[in-house]
Amino acid sequence: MYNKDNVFAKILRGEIPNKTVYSDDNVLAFYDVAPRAKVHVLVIPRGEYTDIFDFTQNAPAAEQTAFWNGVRNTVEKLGLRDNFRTVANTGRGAGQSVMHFHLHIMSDERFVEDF
Ligand code: DGP
Repeated sequence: MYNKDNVFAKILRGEIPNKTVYSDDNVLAFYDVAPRAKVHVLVIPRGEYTDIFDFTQNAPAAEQTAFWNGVRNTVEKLGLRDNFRTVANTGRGAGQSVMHFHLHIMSDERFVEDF
């Protein structure tokens, strides 16, 4: 059951400030307040889904496509290209502390063009 009082719902409503990386009609991406990598960004759908299964089972296909396009746009904006990890903690036992589906994007190195 989705709780509209969760911190990411408040961020989406503009009640809590965030450092936005990317934003469109379906997606918001912003820096994690407690980074665990040099680059640590969270990508969230604007729709109300508690976790990855709620999202993949209940979000319309167009919304899911828009989410993954948002992830790609975020990664490109960050200049990470293919040097990043994604994590979707699912369930409190696995460390999910905010019950609004979110994908962690983490990287310790930006892509170097002439490596
Ligand atoms: P998880 O543990 O997977 O549910 O990740 C939740 C993340 O959200 C955690 O890394 C810290 C981050 N976080 C919690 N509150 C805020 C906030 O108010 N602003 C931002 N930017 N990040 C937050």
